[in-house]
Amino acid sequence: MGAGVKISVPFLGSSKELLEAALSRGRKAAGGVGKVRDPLKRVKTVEMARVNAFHDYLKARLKSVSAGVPTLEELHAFYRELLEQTIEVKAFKQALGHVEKSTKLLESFKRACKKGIYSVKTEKDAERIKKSVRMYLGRTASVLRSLDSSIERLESTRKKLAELPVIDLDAPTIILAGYPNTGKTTLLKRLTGSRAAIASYPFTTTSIQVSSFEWKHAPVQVIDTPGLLDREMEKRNAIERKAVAALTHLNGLIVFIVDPTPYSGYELEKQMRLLSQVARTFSSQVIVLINKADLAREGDVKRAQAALKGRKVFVEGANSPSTLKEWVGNWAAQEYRKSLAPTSPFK
Ligand SMILES: Nc1nc2c(ncn2[C@@H]2O[C@H](COP(=O)(O)OP(=O)(O)O)[C@@H](O)[C@H]2O)c(=O)[nH]1
Ligand SMILES: [Mg+2]
Repeated sequence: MGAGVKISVPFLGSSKELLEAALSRGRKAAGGVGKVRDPLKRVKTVEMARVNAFHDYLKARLKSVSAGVPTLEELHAFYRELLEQTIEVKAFKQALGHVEKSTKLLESFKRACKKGIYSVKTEKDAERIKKSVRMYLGRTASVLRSLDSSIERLESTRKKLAELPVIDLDAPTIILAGYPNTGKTTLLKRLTGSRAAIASYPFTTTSIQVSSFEWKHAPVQVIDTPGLLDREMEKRNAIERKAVAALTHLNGLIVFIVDPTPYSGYELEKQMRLLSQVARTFSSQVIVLINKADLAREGDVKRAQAALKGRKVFVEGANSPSTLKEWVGNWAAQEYRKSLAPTSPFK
């Protein structure tokens, strides 16, 4: 199964580390300069080699930061929603801008230094060359030091981005919903096999679990969302609402699980209210599983069926052969084929 969009901010290191690495590149380059007869020319060549290597190294490191970050506009809507609630976008953009501005500043320092070096025309003034290089290194170092807080911000963003769920954005996705204890986690395992690895991703205040199975050669992703789609909308905070919003961007099919028995502790009416909230939140199709058929009394199931009239409903227990699995599998396989089919220019 393909991975989701990979987002990363390369690790920049502290200004101290950057500076040390750059100085070492400079020393190496200066030491590597071959024979130059003319003493003045020799000093110039050595110092220019130092400055160039020092500068090129820093420039590449700083550039790689912005190159490693996608703009929000480039991202799939699912990740954009997540990102906006996972990091402080404004501070992040400011930090990136700071790095870019500093890169330009370093460029101008280098030009000034080069000018200083080449302005020296006689050997007795050679000392001025070294002085101008020292000044250049000092100015650069102080710009780098001022970058530390921005570097820290980028690094903390990098860590958060690395924790974002890797979700296959193209795979048809079964999203499980329903009150706690109705059997969502059990169903996830039943659908994807007990041996399937369930990856758990930190996601807002809670986490989501993603697992998958294959049906008629199509990947089917199953997402369990503890704490998100198992309670009423009013009880969700702004962050959780964003997370729910992110889920609506997936090519999803909602499986809403109803527990008809008195054991989960949520009355049928309460479960029906959550169901209509979830159905309103998603534009995708919603199907219902009346679960724990093995445990439920006949009257419980009948009552649930009556309340669910007009919806696509399955009645199953943990051990029954799953017609639900076949149905969602076929849905996914069909969606998958649709996504592979070339789009016709003729509508
Ligand atoms: N008898 C029976 N118990 C079930 C069934 N599905 C789940 N359970 C049990 O119900 C409890 C809650 O299940 P869980 O999957 O953790 O629910 P979740 O909170 O919605 O994820 C667990 O003790 C399960 O073993 C079922 O179909 N039949
Ligand atoms: Mg669970």
